[in-house]
Amino acid sequence: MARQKRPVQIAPSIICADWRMIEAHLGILEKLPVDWIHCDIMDGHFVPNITFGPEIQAKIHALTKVPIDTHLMIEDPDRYIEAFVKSGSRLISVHSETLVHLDRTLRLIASFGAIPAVAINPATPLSSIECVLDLCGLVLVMTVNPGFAGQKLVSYAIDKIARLRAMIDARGLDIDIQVDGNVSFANIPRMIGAGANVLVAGTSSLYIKGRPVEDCYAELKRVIDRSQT
Ligand code: S6P
Ligand code: MG
Repeated sequence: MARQKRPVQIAPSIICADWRMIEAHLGILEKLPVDWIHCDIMDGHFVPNITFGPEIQAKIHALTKVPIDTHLMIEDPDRYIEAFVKSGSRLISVHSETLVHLDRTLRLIASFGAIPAVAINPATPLSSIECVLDLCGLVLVMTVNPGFAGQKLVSYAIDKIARLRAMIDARGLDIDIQVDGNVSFANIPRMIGAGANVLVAGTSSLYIKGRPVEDCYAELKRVIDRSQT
């Protein structure tokens, strides 16, 4: 079966933004435009870092019309799904590594009206999610070990994107592949070439130190356009 061409979407990782001007910044992102606001939720247990919870996400949601994509890097995510949906999550991704009952959790996300998504670490095999693909609107493939921005690519994860895209297409499913971690101008062509179509844009692309976000965005769009031809 021929590979489906899916539009490439941009999901800025909002923890990488300058929070002193968050309201103005969200206004800029909306106008650029971007497709998602990627909210990284870390609990200090599943990952060795802590970010924020549903109350802060609700404040972001109140300042933008851009849909929120919530990346839960937390243990026991079921406890917080309803709260995040009420705080604006249009899509929620949960890590397969945190869940004994992944099927149940994906159905729980759908029951609250959000798009269910599953995330996998670089070292997690595709076999851990193949049974639940039919329940997902998106699969998030981590290309760094989750917990921090500004890390180097775990390059073997790129091949996993290609194998996942082949698996999805072979089953005729309608699923986006999001890639997260060192999504840089240099790495994007390989990521899109492998079949990723939702790019989490952090310090490697949209938030490059010392460069205006508009300038980074223009380069990001050029790289995406070149990668699709
Ligand atoms: C990492 C988190 C990511 C990062 C993003 C940063 O655990 O899930 O969303 O914020 O990868 O981008 P970069 O370009 O600094 O790697
Ligand atoms: Mg993330």
